[in-house]
Amino acid sequence: MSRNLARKTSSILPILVAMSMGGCGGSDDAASLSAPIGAIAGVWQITESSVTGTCGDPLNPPYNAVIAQNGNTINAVVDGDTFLAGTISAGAFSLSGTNFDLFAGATVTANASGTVAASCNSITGGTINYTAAPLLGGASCTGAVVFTATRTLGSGCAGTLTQTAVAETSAANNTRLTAQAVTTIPARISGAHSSGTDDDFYGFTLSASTPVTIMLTGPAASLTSIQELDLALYDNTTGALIATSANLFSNEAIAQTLLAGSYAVWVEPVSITGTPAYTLVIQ
Ligand SMILES: [Ca+2]
Ligand SMILES: [Ca+2]
Ligand SMILES: [Ca+2]
Repeated sequence: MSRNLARKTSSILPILVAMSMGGCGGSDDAASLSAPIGAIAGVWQITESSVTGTCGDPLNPPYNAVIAQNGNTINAVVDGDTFLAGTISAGAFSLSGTNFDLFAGATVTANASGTVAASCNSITGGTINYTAAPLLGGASCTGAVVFTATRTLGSGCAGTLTQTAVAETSAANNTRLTAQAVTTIPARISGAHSSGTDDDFYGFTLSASTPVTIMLTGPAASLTSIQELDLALYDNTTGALIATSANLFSNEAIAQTLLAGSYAVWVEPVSITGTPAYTLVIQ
């Protein structure tokens, strides 16, 4: 087992919560879900309490998970690059995802679950179960992680739970100064890269200091299809680069408190196959 695989598989565990087909009633029909406990978007610090299984993963030091939320639907980028999707219902959440991880040499499938406290600021009973299948064949391994989490960006359950759908309106949003204006936050932007040089910029304005979560969900890669996107955030008044998210994959997240001002997000097609679509959340 490579050290990378051990690190990657272990890092996946934290965010997944109780996917348990039985534990949450087994329904993935959003219309049947109870109301979510509240707004939980932001950054969560994951602390593992135990790791077991056949993958040989160590107990990792704490790491972050960024969460975006649209009603009962939640998405997470864990430890900078592992993407999970799921739901939250009355505080109970479940997430799952399959990540093609060329870096680790494996396809990792993970389920996670847990309970968000009434404060919306902590998670108890976190569990992650995962399977890592080597890309080049051979035996898979499995593992299980138990974790707790505390919220380090965002606080309390208040906040807008619905993301407004926005479409990329023109491919000519190629620079910070020609960014497509996104006027309603939270927003869920549907865009695409029309070529490998189609830079896409989206601008937004804050009237007060705000904890902001920006999450990019891009196309899945495979052994024959490279899909690599990166994300950057600029102050659109000064042009200063504020933050980047640049892992080896197409799912990225930036989350931090921003002062009142104008900002621009760059969705960069680092290396793509075809003209893939992506989703960018700003909330
Ligand atoms: Ca463009
Ligand atoms: Ca575009
Ligand atoms: Ca990337």
